[in-house]
Amino acid sequence: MPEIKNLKKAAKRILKAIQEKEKILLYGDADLDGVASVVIVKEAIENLGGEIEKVYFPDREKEGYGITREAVKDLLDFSPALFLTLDCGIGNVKEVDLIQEKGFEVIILDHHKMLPEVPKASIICNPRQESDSYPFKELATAGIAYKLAKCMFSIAGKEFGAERFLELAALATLADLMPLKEDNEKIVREGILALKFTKREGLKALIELKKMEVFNILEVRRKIVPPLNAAMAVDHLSEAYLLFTEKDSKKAKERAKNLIEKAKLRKKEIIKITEEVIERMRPDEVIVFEGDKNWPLVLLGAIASRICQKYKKPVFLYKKRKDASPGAVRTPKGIDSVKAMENCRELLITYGGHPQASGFRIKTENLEKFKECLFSYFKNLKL
Ligand SMILES: [Mn+2]
Repeated sequence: MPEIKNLKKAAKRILKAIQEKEKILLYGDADLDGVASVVIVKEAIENLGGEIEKVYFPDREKEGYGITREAVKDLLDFSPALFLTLDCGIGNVKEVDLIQEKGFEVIILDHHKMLPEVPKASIICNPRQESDSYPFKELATAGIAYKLAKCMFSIAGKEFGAERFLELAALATLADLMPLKEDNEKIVREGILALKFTKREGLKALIELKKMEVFNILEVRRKIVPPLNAAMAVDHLSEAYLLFTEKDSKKAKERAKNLIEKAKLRKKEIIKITEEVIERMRPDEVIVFEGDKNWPLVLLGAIASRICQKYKKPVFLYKKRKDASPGAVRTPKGIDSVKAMENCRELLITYGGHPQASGFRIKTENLEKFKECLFSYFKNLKL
């Protein structure tokens, strides 16, 4: 069976960096998939005798998605280094050019849909690359990170110990709502079993506090994923990252409690804003396109999901800001949101993601034009 394109190349490059004591930076998205990916790669590298110079999660609310300007500024001092991006998308063409010019070598691990323009990173691992012959395309980034870790251990000739990685890959696969078939089915099944016997203090605490007794997909989705989804990036370290890596059981319990509390508040706010959007919606319109300066950006994906499920229409929600407004998109099965935005890409600063779940950033002055562009695109699709 073919492997994911560049997986072995990435594994070898990282092993070389470990051996030659090069600096290694891990740059992950702050959602659960990004965090799980970072922890998997970090622990794999450490177990193989390497060190991580810096872990960095951009603040989605303040800085946006992917490799951000603020992050580039913060991280320049670490150059030269091997710069791994995990679950950060495949749209950072300019940023990758810029940081490679400054002495970083970039490796991209990602699973989002490829865009017309591909960044000139040293190595790209994404099963959705056209030239990739790996048959299963729907891994979460943490699933790819798990395979990368396994590959590194195998090349290094060291015992792998899959469990501690599988539990994270399983949580990420569930949180990212990846289809639970083929590789993912196996990752989730084995990962949930590993979770039952987890050695991570933070996960132990969550399991105890949420009174998990039965370990199956439904229970993990209901009890474990929401608190992890409520985690935010604080000072460029995600709260979920801190929970996964906490060694002290008391502190781990505090962190778990805090996330459970946050999940409750998050749910309330999602329900409230969902109602607000529904009130503004017009039944005759083919899509939902709404924005507000008071809506928290980090909740827009979850809110758009609810509305999309209920009304079976493409949903575009944005946080209105002075210069540039970021947004989240959800579309019903069979409607490709990335393709829709590709059609209007002259109006956008960035965009990307999955066919059914994606995001964008746009100059605020272009919002009306973008709406018109989308309306005419979807009218022609005849939904
Ligand atoms: Mn992801």
